[in-house]
Amino acid sequence: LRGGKEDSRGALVVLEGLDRCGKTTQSARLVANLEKLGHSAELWRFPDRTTSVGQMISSYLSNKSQLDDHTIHLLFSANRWEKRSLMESKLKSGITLVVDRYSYSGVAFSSAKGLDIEWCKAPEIGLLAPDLVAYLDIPPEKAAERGGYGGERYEQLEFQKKVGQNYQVLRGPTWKIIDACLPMEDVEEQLQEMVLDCVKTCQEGKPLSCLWS
Ligand code: DGP
Ligand code: NA
Ligand code: NA
Repeated sequence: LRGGKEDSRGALVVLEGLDRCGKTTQSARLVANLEKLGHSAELWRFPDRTTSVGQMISSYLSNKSQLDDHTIHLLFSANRWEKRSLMESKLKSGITLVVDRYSYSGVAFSSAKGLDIEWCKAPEIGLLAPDLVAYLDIPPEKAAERGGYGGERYEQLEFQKKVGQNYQVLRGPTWKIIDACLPMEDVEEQLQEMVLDCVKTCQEGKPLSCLWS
Protein backbone atom coordinates (compact mmCIF):
# COMPACT_ATOMS: atom_id res chain seq x y z
CA LEU A 1 0.00 0.00 0.00
CA ARG A 2 1.51 3.33 -1.08
CA GLY A 3 0.42 6.70 0.21
CA GLY A 4 -0.45 5.13 3.52
CA LYS A 5 0.90 5.78 6.98
CA GLU A 6 4.22 4.05 6.22
CA ASP A 7 5.48 6.86 3.99
CA SER A 8 3.92 9.77 5.84
CA ARG A 9 6.06 12.48 7.39
CA GLY A 10 6.54 13.51 10.99
CA ALA A 11 5.35 16.83 12.42
CA LEU A 12 7.54 19.80 13.24
CA VAL A 13 6.37 21.01 16.64
CA VAL A 14 7.98 24.03 18.28
CA LEU A 15 7.63 25.11 21.90
CA GLU A 16 8.17 28.77 22.63
CA GLY A 17 7.90 31.01 25.66
CA LEU A 18 9.78 33.19 28.11
CA ASP A 19 12.66 31.78 30.13
CA ARG A 20 11.29 29.62 33.00
CA CYS A 21 7.91 29.04 31.33
CA GLY A 22 8.35 25.26 31.65
CA LYS A 23 9.07 24.51 27.99
CA THR A 24 12.05 22.27 28.60
CA THR A 25 10.18 20.01 31.05
CA GLN A 26 7.10 19.94 28.85
CA SER A 27 8.98 19.14 25.65
CA ALA A 28 10.68 16.15 27.34
CA ARG A 29 7.36 14.87 28.70
CA LEU A 30 5.72 15.34 25.32
CA VAL A 31 8.34 13.24 23.54
CA ALA A 32 8.02 10.49 26.15
CA ASN A 33 4.22 10.52 25.79
CA LEU A 34 4.36 10.41 21.99
CA GLU A 35 6.72 7.43 22.12
CA LYS A 36 4.43 5.64 24.60
CA LEU A 37 1.61 6.08 22.09
CA GLY A 38 3.72 4.45 19.38
CA HIS A 39 4.91 7.55 17.49
CA SER A 40 8.54 8.11 16.55
CA ALA A 41 9.59 11.39 18.14
CA GLU A 42 12.80 13.22 18.99
CA LEU A 43 13.53 16.09 21.34
CA TRP A 44 15.56 18.91 19.78
CA ARG A 45 16.54 22.28 21.15
CA PHE A 46 17.94 25.57 19.93
CA PRO A 47 20.46 26.86 20.55
CA ASP A 48 22.16 23.51 19.98
CA ARG A 49 25.22 24.18 22.11
CA THR A 50 27.11 21.08 20.89
CA THR A 51 28.26 22.52 17.53
CA SER A 52 31.12 25.01 17.16
CA VAL A 53 28.62 27.79 16.41
CA GLY A 54 26.64 26.59 19.46
CA GLN A 55 29.72 26.89 21.65
CA MET A 56 30.15 30.53 20.61
CA ILE A 57 26.50 31.13 21.52
CA SER A 58 26.87 29.37 24.86
CA SER A 59 29.91 31.44 25.75
CA TYR A 60 27.99 34.61 24.86
CA LEU A 61 24.94 33.60 26.93
CA SER A 62 27.07 32.95 30.00
CA ASN A 63 28.72 36.38 29.57
CA LYS A 64 32.12 34.83 28.88
CA SER A 65 32.27 36.65 25.55
CA GLN A 66 30.84 39.85 24.13
CA LEU A 67 29.44 40.07 20.61
CA ASP A 68 27.72 42.76 18.58
CA ASP A 69 23.90 42.29 18.67
CA HIS A 70 23.70 41.65 14.91
CA THR A 71 26.56 39.17 15.02
CA ILE A 72 25.01 37.02 17.75
CA HIS A 73 21.66 37.19 15.97
CA LEU A 74 23.22 35.72 12.84
CA LEU A 75 25.01 33.03 14.86
CA PHE A 76 21.72 31.87 16.41
CA SER A 77 20.29 31.74 12.90
CA ALA A 78 23.34 29.86 11.55
CA ASN A 79 22.88 27.36 14.39
CA ARG A 80 19.39 26.59 13.02
CA TRP A 81 20.61 26.52 9.40
CA GLU A 82 23.32 23.98 10.20
CA LYS A 83 20.57 21.59 11.37
CA ARG A 84 18.10 22.24 8.55
CA SER A 85 18.92 19.33 6.26
CA LEU A 86 19.00 16.81 9.11
CA MET A 87 15.68 18.20 10.30
CA GLU A 88 14.14 17.73 6.87
CA SER A 89 15.39 14.16 6.47
CA LYS A 90 14.15 13.16 9.94
CA LEU A 91 10.70 14.61 9.23
CA LYS A 92 10.54 12.88 5.85
CA SER A 93 11.48 9.58 7.47
CA GLY A 94 8.38 9.89 9.66
CA ILE A 95 9.92 11.22 12.87
CA THR A 96 8.07 13.96 14.74
CA LEU A 97 10.45 16.63 16.04
CA VAL A 98 9.65 18.47 19.25
CA VAL A 99 11.85 21.56 19.23
CA ASP A 100 12.53 23.62 22.35
CA ARG A 101 12.84 27.17 20.85
CA TYR A 102 13.21 28.13 17.19
CA SER A 103 13.18 31.19 14.92
CA TYR A 104 10.52 32.94 17.04
CA SER A 105 12.99 33.07 19.93
CA GLY A 106 15.51 34.41 17.45
CA VAL A 107 13.30 37.33 16.51
CA ALA A 108 11.67 37.96 19.91
CA PHE A 109 14.96 38.10 21.84
CA SER A 110 17.00 40.09 19.32
CA SER A 111 14.28 42.63 18.63
CA ALA A 112 13.97 43.12 22.42
CA LYS A 113 17.44 44.68 22.14
CA GLY A 114 16.08 47.19 19.66
CA LEU A 115 16.99 45.49 16.37
CA ASP A 116 14.49 45.98 13.53
CA ILE A 117 12.01 43.10 13.46
CA GLU A 118 12.11 42.65 9.66
CA TRP A 119 15.91 42.58 9.75
CA CYS A 120 15.67 39.92 12.46
CA LYS A 121 13.26 37.79 10.43
CA ALA A 122 15.28 37.84 7.20
CA PRO A 123 17.96 35.21 7.97
CA GLU A 124 15.25 32.76 9.06
CA ILE A 125 13.62 32.78 5.59
CA GLY A 126 13.81 29.29 4.09
CA LEU A 127 14.12 27.35 7.34
CA LEU A 128 11.39 24.74 7.75
CA ALA A 129 8.11 26.18 9.00
CA PRO A 130 6.68 24.49 12.11
CA ASP A 131 3.35 22.70 11.76
CA LEU A 132 2.51 23.86 15.27
CA VAL A 133 3.93 26.49 17.60
CA ALA A 134 2.84 25.82 21.18
CA TYR A 135 3.35 29.01 23.17
CA LEU A 136 3.59 28.50 26.93
CA ASP A 137 2.13 31.73 28.17
CA ILE A 138 3.30 33.05 31.55
CA PRO A 139 3.40 36.61 32.94
CA PRO A 140 7.07 37.68 33.13
CA GLU A 141 6.72 38.38 36.87
CA LYS A 142 5.49 34.81 37.48
CA ALA A 143 8.33 33.35 35.44
CA ALA A 144 10.85 35.36 37.46
CA GLU A 145 9.48 33.90 40.70
CA ARG A 146 9.96 30.31 39.55
CA GLY A 147 13.08 29.33 41.43
CA GLY A 148 14.85 32.42 40.14
CA TYR A 149 16.64 32.81 36.88
CA GLY A 150 19.81 30.87 36.14
CA GLY A 151 21.97 33.92 35.65
CA GLU A 152 22.32 33.81 31.87
CA ARG A 153 22.43 37.02 29.88
CA TYR A 154 18.72 37.40 29.01
CA GLU A 155 17.27 36.27 32.33
CA GLN A 156 16.14 39.69 33.58
CA LEU A 157 12.58 40.81 34.20
CA GLU A 158 12.59 44.03 32.14
CA PHE A 159 14.13 42.26 29.17
CA GLN A 160 11.70 39.32 29.39
CA LYS A 161 8.76 41.78 29.37
CA LYS A 162 9.94 43.09 26.00
CA VAL A 163 10.46 39.55 24.70
CA GLY A 164 6.87 38.71 25.67
CA GLN A 165 5.56 41.72 23.72
CA ASN A 166 7.57 40.69 20.67
CA TYR A 167 6.22 37.15 20.79
CA GLN A 168 2.72 38.65 20.58
CA VAL A 169 3.60 40.37 17.32
CA LEU A 170 4.83 37.05 15.88
CA ARG A 171 1.67 35.04 16.62
CA GLY A 172 0.08 33.46 13.55
CA PRO A 173 -2.34 30.74 12.42
CA THR A 174 -0.05 27.85 13.42
CA TRP A 175 0.18 29.12 17.02
CA LYS A 176 -1.70 27.65 19.97
CA ILE A 177 -1.46 29.37 23.34
CA ILE A 178 -1.31 27.34 26.55
CA ASP A 179 -1.66 28.91 30.00
CA ALA A 180 1.68 27.96 31.57
CA CYS A 181 0.41 28.86 35.05
CA LEU A 182 -1.87 25.81 35.06
CA PRO A 183 -0.67 22.70 36.95
CA MET A 184 2.06 20.84 35.02
CA GLU A 185 -0.22 17.87 34.33
CA ASP A 186 -2.85 20.13 32.71
CA VAL A 187 -0.27 21.81 30.49
CA GLU A 188 1.03 18.36 29.54
CA GLU A 189 -2.44 17.12 28.62
CA GLN A 190 -3.36 20.17 26.53
CA LEU A 191 -0.06 20.05 24.73
CA GLN A 192 -0.37 16.36 23.95
CA GLU A 193 -3.87 16.79 22.59
CA MET A 194 -2.91 19.57 20.17
CA VAL A 195 0.22 17.75 19.06
CA LEU A 196 -1.65 14.51 18.31
CA ASP A 197 -4.04 16.51 16.10
CA CYS A 198 -1.10 18.07 14.34
CA VAL A 199 0.69 14.71 13.85
CA LYS A 200 -2.48 13.34 12.28
CA THR A 201 -2.73 16.24 9.81
CA CYS A 202 0.87 15.67 8.76
CA GLN A 203 0.32 11.92 8.34
CA GLU A 204 -2.66 12.73 6.13
CA GLY A 205 -0.37 14.53 3.71
CA LYS A 206 -0.02 18.16 4.82
CA PRO A 207 3.05 19.40 2.88
CA LEU A 208 6.17 20.76 4.56
CA SER A 209 6.63 24.49 4.07
CA CYS A 210 9.23 27.15 4.77
CA LEU A 211 9.40 30.31 6.88
CA TRP A 212 7.86 32.73 7.04
CA SER A 213 4.56 31.04 6.37
P1 DGP B 1 17.66 28.10 26.53
O1 DGP B 1 18.82 27.18 26.25
O2 DGP B 1 16.35 27.62 25.93
O3 DGP B 1 17.54 28.51 27.98
O4 DGP B 1 17.98 29.43 25.69
C1 DGP B 1 19.06 30.21 26.03
C2 DGP B 1 18.73 31.67 25.96
O5 DGP B 1 18.92 32.15 24.62
C3 DGP B 1 17.31 32.04 26.35
O6 DGP B 1 17.37 33.23 27.14
C4 DGP B 1 16.64 32.33 25.04
C5 DGP B 1 17.75 32.83 24.17
N1 DGP B 1 17.59 32.50 22.75
C6 DGP B 1 17.24 31.32 22.22
N2 DGP B 1 17.27 31.37 20.88
C7 DGP B 1 17.66 32.61 20.56
C8 DGP B 1 17.90 33.28 19.32
O7 DGP B 1 17.76 32.72 18.23
N3 DGP B 1 18.33 34.58 19.39
C9 DGP B 1 18.50 35.23 20.57
N4 DGP B 1 18.93 36.49 20.54
N5 DGP B 1 18.28 34.62 21.75
C10 DGP B 1 17.86 33.35 21.75
NA1 NA C 1 17.25 29.88 29.76
NA1 NA D 1 14.89 26.17 28.40
